[in-house]
Formats: sequence, C-alpha cells, structure tokens
Amino acid sequence: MDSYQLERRLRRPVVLAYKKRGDRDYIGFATLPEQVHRKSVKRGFEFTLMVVGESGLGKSTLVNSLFLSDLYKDRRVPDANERIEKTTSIEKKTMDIEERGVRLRLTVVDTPGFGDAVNCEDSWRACCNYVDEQFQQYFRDESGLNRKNIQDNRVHCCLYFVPPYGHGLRQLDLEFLRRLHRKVNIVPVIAKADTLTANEVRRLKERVMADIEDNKIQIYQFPDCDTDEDEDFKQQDRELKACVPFAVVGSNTVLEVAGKRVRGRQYPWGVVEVENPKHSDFIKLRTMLISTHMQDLKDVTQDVHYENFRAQCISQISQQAIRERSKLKRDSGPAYEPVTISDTDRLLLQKDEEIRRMQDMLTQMQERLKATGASPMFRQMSPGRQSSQEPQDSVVNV
Ligand SMILES: Nc1nc2c(ncn2[C@@H]2O[C@H](COP(=O)(O)OP(=O)(O)OP(=O)(O)O)[C@@H](O)[C@H]2O)c(=O)[nH]1
Ligand SMILES: [Mg+2]
Repeated sequence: MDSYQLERRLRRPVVLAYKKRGDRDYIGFATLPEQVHRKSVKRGFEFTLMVVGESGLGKSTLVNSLFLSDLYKDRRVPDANERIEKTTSIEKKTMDIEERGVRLRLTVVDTPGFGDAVNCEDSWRACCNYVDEQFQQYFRDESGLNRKNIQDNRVHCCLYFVPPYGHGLRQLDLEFLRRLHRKVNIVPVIAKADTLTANEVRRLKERVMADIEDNKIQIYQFPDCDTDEDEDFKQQDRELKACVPFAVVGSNTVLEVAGKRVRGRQYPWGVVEVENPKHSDFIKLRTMLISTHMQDLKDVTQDVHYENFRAQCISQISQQAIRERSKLKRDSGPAYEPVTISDTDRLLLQKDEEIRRMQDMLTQMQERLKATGASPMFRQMSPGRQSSQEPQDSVVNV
C-alpha cells in the first residue's frame, strides 16, 4: 500500500463518523479518539525489548519464538576459551513488522556473553551503559531543534532470564537487578521451564519472588484493573499477575502434533509445545508484552524511568551552572560599581537565568511526579543531593 492509499484509509473512519451523525447539536469532538488513533497509526509504533541472562539460557530462541522470526541464523557460538575472555556485548536488531495496517518498529537488544566473564561487574555495566546512552540520546534530541521526529530507542522492557537450576536468584542476578531496576521495566522469566516439573516451577517462582521482595527490587508492576471491567477480564488480569516470573519455553523448530504445525521441542517421551498453556507461560508472556501491556511499558519508561534520568541531568546541569557562576564571580575580582554592563556581568546574568530555568523545570517535574505518586528515587533527590541508597554507577554526560 503506498502512502496515498494509507492516508485515504486512515481518513475513512472520521468521514464515516461525521456522516452518520445527522443530529444538529452535534459539534464533532466525539471523533477525537479516532483522530488520535489515526495519528498514531500513521506515525507507527516503536518498541525496544532487551533480553538479559546468562549465556545459553535460551534468550535468542525465545525472541525468535515471540516474534515468529529467525533473527539469529548467522550466530556463531564462542568456545570455552573465548568465553573466559569475553565481555558482555550488546547486539541490536531492528525489524519492521506490520499487522492490519499498524506498523511496529521492534528493536531487540540481546546481550550474548552475559555472565561469561569471571568478573561479574562487567555483565551489568554493559547493559547499564546501554540503557543510559539511550536516555542521553533522547535527552539530547529533545533539547535539539528537530524535536518532532525523535526516534525513541529507549529500552521499554527488559526480560531477565533466571536459570531453571539453582534455588532462586544468585549474586549475579541480584547485582544486575539492583543496578537496573530504577532505569528499566524488568520482567523476570524462568528459562527452559520444560526442564522442571510443575511443582518445581511453582517452588522456584516463589523463591524468586521472595528474593525480589527481600532485596527490595522493583520489577515492572502491572497496572490495576479498572473496577468497571468485566469479570473475565479481571480474572485474566489476576492470572497474569500471579504468573510472574513467567516460566517460558522457546524453540526454533516447527513440529507436527495431531495434524497441527506447532513450535515445540521433541523429546524421546513426547513434545513440549511452546504455545500450550499447560506446558509453559509463553502465551501469557507474549500476550502481555505485545497485545495488552506494550503501551503501558512505554508509558512507565517515559513517566518514571526517563523522568528520573531527566531530573538527574537537570540537577547536574544546574549545579554545574552554579559552579561556573561562582567561578566567574571570583575571577571578576573585587566588587565595584560598573557604569556599563561588562561581559562578565552579562555572563553572570545569563547563568542566573539558566539556573532559574533549570530550577523551575526541576520543581515542575517534582510536582508532577508527586502527583502521579511515581518513583521513590526521585523523591529522595533534590538539587545538589543524590540518592544515597542507590548505587550511583551511571555517569550522566550531557
Ligand atoms: N530445554 C530447553 N532448551 C532450550 C530452550 N530454549 C533454548 N534452548 C536451547 O538452549 C541452547 C541455547 O539457546 P540460545 O537461545 O542460543 O541461548 P542464549 O541465551 O541466546 O545464549 P547466548 O547467546 O550465548 O547468550 C540451544 O541449544 C537451544 O536449543 C528451552 O526453552 N528449553
Ligand atoms: Mg543468544
């Protein structure tokens, strides 16, 4: 479909809505939702998913299963020696998907080599830097001239893979989660769930959730269901929340089971079907990620994580401006009564104005966040003071 056809197709609902209403009192703003819908469909959607977890847990396989793609066909698996040397690399793949006229630019950020290096600090640092760099880029673009066409590469969701062996979260997992939970929406998943019995899955889920709670890790919170939703929807919502961490199975193989072609894993004793809800939580995860909560994940990224980042940036810039101002004052020597405004005075005035603007922005943001009840981290911050409870590993360079 060319752009002219797309334009016509997008215009159609509004025209129909207008014609249907013969009522003389009809003003027309009832079409506002349609207009918003039309505009966003035209613009298309962007979503970035990061997958993190120890090497070999099935991250790439799950991504292929989720998006019915084969993103990793040229992948070469490093040998043991390479793995010891290896640092976590960031592999970014973007694909444009279209479904019923809706375009989605999906970016998957994979982290092969996570947990391979002897030093586990390397693992979280690479991911943390990546998330920060995307925020920085967005912040720069927002303050630039071409604000209308900003590409949103911020990470909207991070699937964190917990190994099926072991008894909950390990040091490596906790370290990663502590460093990133205030920056990105974390959705924990139990990898290779087909290697566990139903009871083992249940026990591991409980352990993981207890570890998350004990360590005060803030994973992605599903929004509350509206009270006027129907009972089926409410039930679905309850089941979804109870499912976390999702126990998933992935496969790149399509098999034939009872005359139907399904993605699955063939074992001597039978087939594990990826999309069978009795075999794994794969469908629940896919529905949540793609059909029901994609927009909410984007909203939380914008309203909570990015706002936190932005507040830190503004606070740092305003501190820097204060420092520069005092330096200028010192350098300008003893106070005297100038007859005309000198360059130094002009600069000082500019700096004062800059500081005032920054502080206004900061106050506005604090008020907005207070109103939405978001981000405890932000509430701990004030200009010139940084949260002491948070690991301050990210350096914000603007
Ligand atoms: N049993 C089981 N095996 C799986 C599953 N998903 C993937 N595998 C297998 O695990 C191996 C590693 O899968 P990958 O998807 O390459 O793992 P990865 O996490 O991307 O690994 P790196 O790219 O090295 O970080 C492959 O042999 C897969 O076939 C699963 O759900 N269950
Ligand atoms: Mg991989």
